[in-house]
Amino acid sequence: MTSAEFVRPFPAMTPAQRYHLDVFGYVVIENTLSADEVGRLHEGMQRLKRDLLAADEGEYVRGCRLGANHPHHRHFAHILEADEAIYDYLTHPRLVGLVEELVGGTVRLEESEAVINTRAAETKWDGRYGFHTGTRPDIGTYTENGLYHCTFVKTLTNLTELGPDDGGTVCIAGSHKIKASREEIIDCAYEDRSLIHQVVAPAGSTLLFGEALIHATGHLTSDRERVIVIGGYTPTMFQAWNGQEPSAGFVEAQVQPQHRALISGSDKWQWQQRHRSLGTPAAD
Ligand SMILES: O=C(O)CCC(=O)C(=O)O
Repeated sequence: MTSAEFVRPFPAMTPAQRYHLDVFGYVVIENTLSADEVGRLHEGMQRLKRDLLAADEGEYVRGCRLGANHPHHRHFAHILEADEAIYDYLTHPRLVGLVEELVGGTVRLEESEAVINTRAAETKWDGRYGFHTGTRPDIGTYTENGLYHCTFVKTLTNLTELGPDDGGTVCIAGSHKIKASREEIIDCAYEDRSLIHQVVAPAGSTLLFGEALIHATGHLTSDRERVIVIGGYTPTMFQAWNGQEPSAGFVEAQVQPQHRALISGSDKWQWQQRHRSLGTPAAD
Protein backbone atom coordinates (compact mmCIF):
# COMPACT_ATOMS: atom_id res chain seq x y z
CA MET A 1 0.00 0.00 0.00
CA THR A 2 1.67 3.21 -1.11
CA SER A 3 -1.22 5.66 -1.38
CA ALA A 4 -1.47 7.98 1.62
CA GLU A 5 -5.25 8.03 1.42
CA PHE A 6 -7.50 5.26 2.67
CA VAL A 7 -10.42 5.42 0.24
CA ARG A 8 -13.38 3.14 0.94
CA PRO A 9 -16.49 2.79 -1.22
CA PHE A 10 -19.76 4.23 0.09
CA PRO A 11 -22.25 2.70 -0.17
CA ALA A 12 -20.35 -0.52 -0.62
CA MET A 13 -23.42 -2.71 -1.17
CA THR A 14 -25.88 -2.70 -4.02
CA PRO A 15 -29.47 -2.02 -2.92
CA ALA A 16 -30.27 -5.74 -3.34
CA GLN A 17 -27.29 -6.82 -1.21
CA ARG A 18 -28.33 -4.30 1.43
CA TYR A 19 -31.93 -5.54 1.39
CA HIS A 20 -30.73 -9.14 1.75
CA LEU A 21 -28.66 -8.13 4.75
CA ASP A 22 -31.57 -6.31 6.37
CA VAL A 23 -34.00 -9.20 5.90
CA PHE A 24 -31.73 -12.12 6.82
CA GLY A 25 -29.04 -10.45 8.97
CA TYR A 26 -26.18 -11.38 6.65
CA VAL A 27 -25.09 -11.20 3.05
CA VAL A 28 -22.49 -13.29 1.20
CA ILE A 29 -20.54 -11.28 -1.34
CA GLU A 30 -18.78 -13.59 -3.74
CA ASN A 31 -15.20 -13.09 -4.94
CA THR A 32 -14.34 -10.05 -2.84
CA LEU A 33 -10.74 -11.25 -3.03
CA SER A 34 -8.75 -12.07 -6.16
CA ALA A 35 -7.18 -15.50 -6.65
CA ASP A 36 -3.78 -13.93 -5.82
CA GLU A 37 -5.08 -12.43 -2.58
CA VAL A 38 -6.64 -15.76 -1.61
CA GLY A 39 -3.38 -17.60 -2.42
CA ARG A 40 -1.22 -15.22 -0.35
CA LEU A 41 -3.61 -15.40 2.60
CA HIS A 42 -3.88 -19.17 2.42
CA GLU A 43 -0.09 -19.50 2.41
CA GLY A 44 0.16 -17.04 5.30
CA MET A 45 -2.36 -19.03 7.35
CA GLN A 46 -0.65 -22.35 6.64
CA ARG A 47 2.70 -20.85 7.68
CA LEU A 48 1.16 -19.51 10.87
CA LYS A 49 -0.43 -22.87 11.64
CA ARG A 50 2.91 -24.68 11.14
CA ASP A 51 4.77 -22.19 13.33
CA LEU A 52 2.18 -22.34 16.12
CA LEU A 53 2.14 -26.13 16.11
CA ALA A 54 5.94 -26.16 16.31
CA ALA A 55 5.90 -23.74 19.27
CA ASP A 56 5.25 -24.66 22.90
CA GLU A 57 1.62 -24.92 23.95
CA GLY A 58 0.15 -21.50 24.71
CA GLU A 59 3.10 -19.69 23.14
CA TYR A 60 2.48 -16.64 20.94
CA VAL A 61 3.82 -16.58 17.38
CA ARG A 62 3.97 -13.12 15.76
CA GLY A 63 1.32 -11.92 18.22
CA CYS A 64 -1.06 -14.83 17.58
CA ARG A 65 -2.08 -17.72 19.82
CA LEU A 66 -4.31 -20.73 19.36
CA GLY A 67 -7.62 -20.12 21.14
CA ALA A 68 -8.68 -23.72 20.42
CA ASN A 69 -6.29 -26.45 19.38
CA HIS A 70 -8.03 -29.67 18.42
CA PRO A 71 -6.74 -31.77 15.51
CA HIS A 72 -9.97 -31.08 13.57
CA HIS A 73 -10.60 -27.50 14.73
CA ARG A 74 -8.05 -24.75 15.32
CA HIS A 75 -9.00 -21.20 16.23
CA PHE A 76 -6.36 -18.50 15.77
CA ALA A 77 -6.70 -15.40 17.96
CA HIS A 78 -5.17 -12.04 16.94
CA ILE A 79 -3.76 -12.81 13.50
CA LEU A 80 -3.27 -9.10 12.63
CA GLU A 81 0.48 -9.03 13.26
CA ALA A 82 1.30 -12.46 11.86
CA ASP A 83 1.57 -11.87 8.12
CA GLU A 84 1.48 -9.00 5.63
CA ALA A 85 -1.28 -10.72 3.62
CA ILE A 86 -3.44 -10.79 6.76
CA TYR A 87 -2.81 -7.09 7.38
CA ASP A 88 -3.83 -6.38 3.78
CA TYR A 89 -7.03 -8.38 4.31
CA LEU A 90 -7.98 -6.57 7.51
CA THR A 91 -7.40 -3.17 5.87
CA HIS A 92 -8.94 -4.11 2.50
CA PRO A 93 -10.75 -0.93 1.36
CA ARG A 94 -13.80 -2.69 -0.05
CA LEU A 95 -14.25 -4.91 2.99
CA VAL A 96 -13.82 -2.00 5.38
CA GLY A 97 -16.36 -0.09 3.25
CA LEU A 98 -18.85 -2.97 3.62
CA VAL A 99 -18.35 -3.01 7.37
CA GLU A 100 -18.69 0.77 7.69
CA GLU A 101 -21.97 0.65 5.86
CA LEU A 102 -23.42 -1.85 8.33
CA VAL A 103 -21.96 -0.07 11.37
CA GLY A 104 -23.18 3.26 10.02
CA GLY A 105 -19.89 5.12 10.37
CA THR A 106 -16.13 4.84 10.69
CA VAL A 107 -14.73 1.77 12.41
CA ARG A 108 -11.79 0.37 14.30
CA LEU A 109 -10.50 -3.19 14.21
CA GLU A 110 -11.87 -4.99 17.26
CA GLU A 111 -10.40 -8.45 16.65
CA SER A 112 -8.77 -10.62 14.02
CA GLU A 113 -9.14 -14.38 13.94
CA ALA A 114 -9.03 -17.42 11.73
CA VAL A 115 -10.40 -20.95 11.81
CA ILE A 116 -8.87 -23.99 10.13
CA ASN A 117 -11.01 -27.07 10.50
CA THR A 118 -11.59 -30.50 9.02
CA ARG A 119 -14.14 -33.27 9.56
CA ALA A 120 -14.28 -34.36 13.18
CA ALA A 121 -13.40 -37.93 14.10
CA GLU A 122 -16.31 -40.30 13.54
CA THR A 123 -18.99 -39.71 16.13
CA LYS A 124 -22.68 -39.49 15.46
CA TRP A 125 -23.66 -35.84 14.98
CA ASP A 126 -26.61 -34.76 17.13
CA GLY A 127 -27.69 -32.18 14.50
CA ARG A 128 -26.85 -29.22 16.74
CA TYR A 129 -24.48 -26.31 16.20
CA GLY A 130 -22.54 -24.11 18.64
CA PHE A 131 -24.90 -21.17 18.09
CA HIS A 132 -23.82 -17.88 19.68
CA THR A 133 -23.88 -14.08 19.29
CA GLY A 134 -21.53 -11.22 20.19
CA THR A 135 -24.22 -8.62 20.88
CA ARG A 136 -28.02 -8.39 21.07
CA PRO A 137 -30.86 -6.67 19.23
CA ASP A 138 -31.27 -3.10 20.55
CA ILE A 139 -28.17 -3.22 22.75
CA GLY A 140 -25.86 -3.50 19.75
CA THR A 141 -28.21 -2.55 16.91
CA TYR A 142 -30.17 0.46 15.69
CA THR A 143 -32.18 1.69 12.70
CA GLU A 144 -31.35 4.68 10.53
CA ASN A 145 -33.04 5.61 7.24
CA GLY A 146 -35.20 2.54 7.85
CA LEU A 147 -32.14 0.28 7.60
CA TYR A 148 -30.57 -2.08 10.11
CA HIS A 149 -27.20 -1.22 11.66
CA CYS A 150 -24.99 -3.06 14.12
CA THR A 151 -22.11 -1.88 16.29
CA PHE A 152 -20.21 -5.18 16.12
CA VAL A 153 -19.66 -6.42 12.60
CA LYS A 154 -17.65 -9.27 11.14
CA THR A 155 -16.23 -10.22 7.77
CA LEU A 156 -15.66 -13.96 7.41
CA THR A 157 -13.80 -14.77 4.21
CA ASN A 158 -13.34 -18.35 3.08
CA LEU A 159 -9.96 -19.16 1.53
CA THR A 160 -11.16 -22.59 0.44
CA GLU A 161 -14.14 -23.46 -1.71
CA LEU A 162 -17.31 -24.01 0.35
CA GLY A 163 -19.76 -26.54 -1.05
CA PRO A 164 -22.75 -27.78 0.97
CA ASP A 165 -20.61 -30.42 2.77
CA ASP A 166 -17.69 -28.15 3.59
CA GLY A 167 -18.94 -26.77 6.91
CA GLY A 168 -19.64 -23.16 5.88
CA THR A 169 -20.84 -20.84 8.65
CA VAL A 170 -24.51 -21.28 9.57
CA CYS A 171 -26.88 -18.67 10.95
CA ILE A 172 -30.49 -18.33 11.97
CA ALA A 173 -31.97 -16.05 9.35
CA GLY A 174 -33.67 -12.97 10.76
CA SER A 175 -32.50 -13.57 14.34
CA HIS A 176 -30.58 -10.26 14.24
CA LYS A 177 -33.86 -8.40 14.84
CA ILE A 178 -35.77 -10.72 17.17
CA LYS A 179 -35.63 -9.52 20.75
CA ALA A 180 -36.65 -12.84 22.26
CA SER A 181 -34.78 -15.46 24.24
CA ARG A 182 -31.83 -16.78 22.22
CA GLU A 183 -32.59 -20.32 23.37
CA GLU A 184 -36.19 -20.05 22.18
CA ILE A 185 -35.08 -18.75 18.77
CA ILE A 186 -32.63 -21.65 18.49
CA ASP A 187 -35.42 -24.11 19.37
CA CYS A 188 -37.53 -22.61 16.54
CA ALA A 189 -34.66 -23.09 14.09
CA TYR A 190 -34.21 -26.74 15.05
CA GLU A 191 -37.93 -27.27 14.60
CA ASP A 192 -37.94 -25.60 11.17
CA ARG A 193 -34.43 -26.09 9.80
CA SER A 194 -35.16 -23.95 6.74
CA LEU A 195 -34.46 -21.06 9.13
CA ILE A 196 -30.82 -22.20 9.31
CA HIS A 197 -28.89 -20.78 6.37
CA GLN A 198 -25.39 -21.98 5.46
CA VAL A 199 -22.61 -20.29 3.50
CA VAL A 200 -21.87 -22.02 0.18
CA ALA A 201 -19.50 -19.90 -1.88
CA PRO A 202 -16.35 -19.90 -4.00
CA ALA A 203 -13.01 -19.29 -2.27
CA GLY A 204 -12.43 -15.57 -1.71
CA SER A 205 -16.04 -14.75 -0.79
CA THR A 206 -17.07 -12.76 2.27
CA LEU A 207 -19.87 -13.34 4.74
CA LEU A 208 -20.81 -9.95 6.21
CA PHE A 209 -23.01 -9.84 9.30
CA GLY A 210 -23.64 -8.08 12.58
CA GLU A 211 -22.95 -10.07 15.74
CA ALA A 212 -26.59 -9.87 16.92
CA LEU A 213 -27.25 -12.60 14.33
CA ILE A 214 -27.23 -16.08 15.88
CA HIS A 215 -24.49 -18.02 14.07
CA ALA A 216 -22.09 -20.97 14.36
CA THR A 217 -19.48 -23.03 12.56
CA GLY A 218 -21.22 -25.39 10.13
CA HIS A 219 -21.04 -29.17 10.17
CA LEU A 220 -18.23 -30.39 7.92
CA THR A 221 -18.58 -33.83 6.34
CA SER A 222 -16.31 -33.62 3.27
CA ASP A 223 -12.60 -34.47 3.07
CA ARG A 224 -11.68 -30.83 2.52
CA GLU A 225 -9.94 -28.54 4.98
CA ARG A 226 -11.82 -25.28 5.57
CA VAL A 227 -9.82 -22.09 6.11
CA ILE A 228 -11.50 -18.79 6.99
CA VAL A 229 -10.09 -15.44 8.08
CA ILE A 230 -12.15 -13.08 10.21
CA GLY A 231 -12.09 -9.36 10.88
CA GLY A 232 -14.23 -7.90 13.67
CA TYR A 233 -14.96 -4.15 13.66
CA THR A 234 -16.79 -1.66 15.88
CA PRO A 235 -17.38 2.12 15.96
CA THR A 236 -14.14 3.96 16.73
CA MET A 237 -14.93 4.63 20.41
CA PHE A 238 -15.38 0.95 21.32
CA GLN A 239 -12.68 -1.31 22.72
CA ALA A 240 -10.83 -4.22 21.15
CA TRP A 241 -11.81 -7.69 22.36
CA ASN A 242 -9.86 -8.99 25.37
CA GLY A 243 -6.29 -9.72 24.30
CA GLN A 244 -6.86 -8.30 20.82
CA GLU A 245 -5.40 -4.80 21.25
CA PRO A 246 -2.61 -4.39 18.65
CA SER A 247 0.85 -4.06 20.17
CA ALA A 248 2.26 -0.53 20.35
CA GLY A 249 5.40 -1.70 18.54
CA PHE A 250 3.37 -3.08 15.63
CA VAL A 251 1.27 0.08 15.31
CA GLU A 252 4.41 2.22 15.38
CA ALA A 253 6.55 0.19 13.00
CA GLN A 254 4.21 -1.73 10.68
CA VAL A 255 0.92 0.12 10.35
CA GLN A 256 0.65 2.56 7.45
CA PRO A 257 -0.34 6.09 8.56
CA GLN A 258 -3.64 5.89 6.66
CA HIS A 259 -4.60 2.73 8.62
CA ARG A 260 -3.53 3.92 12.11
CA ALA A 261 -6.99 4.94 13.28
CA LEU A 262 -8.54 1.76 11.89
CA ILE A 263 -6.03 -0.54 13.57
CA SER A 264 -5.41 1.32 16.84
CA GLY A 265 -8.81 2.89 17.49
CA SER A 266 -7.13 6.27 17.95
CA ASP A 267 -10.12 8.24 16.58
CA LYS A 268 -12.09 7.23 19.71
CA TRP A 269 -15.05 9.63 20.13
CA GLN A 270 -14.42 11.35 16.79
CA TRP A 271 -16.77 8.84 15.23
CA GLN A 272 -18.02 9.91 11.82
CA GLN A 273 -21.51 8.59 11.12
CA ARG A 274 -22.72 7.88 7.62
CA HIS A 275 -25.97 6.23 6.61
CA ARG A 276 -27.24 5.33 3.19
CA SER A 277 -30.76 5.05 1.82
CA LEU A 278 -31.81 1.71 0.45
CA GLY A 279 -32.00 2.79 -3.19
CA THR A 280 -28.63 4.53 -3.36
CA PRO A 281 -26.53 2.69 -5.96
CA ALA A 282 -23.24 1.14 -4.85
CA ALA A 283 -20.14 3.25 -5.38
CA ASP A 284 -17.58 1.85 -7.84
O1 LIG B 1 -16.29 -20.96 12.07
C1 LIG B 1 -17.24 -20.25 11.68
O2 LIG B 1 -17.71 -20.39 10.56
C2 LIG B 1 -17.91 -19.26 12.61
C3 LIG B 1 -16.98 -18.29 13.29
C4 LIG B 1 -17.67 -17.53 14.36
O3 LIG B 1 -18.54 -18.03 15.00
C5 LIG B 1 -17.35 -16.14 14.67
O4 LIG B 1 -16.46 -15.56 14.05
O5 LIG B 1 -17.99 -15.54 15.56
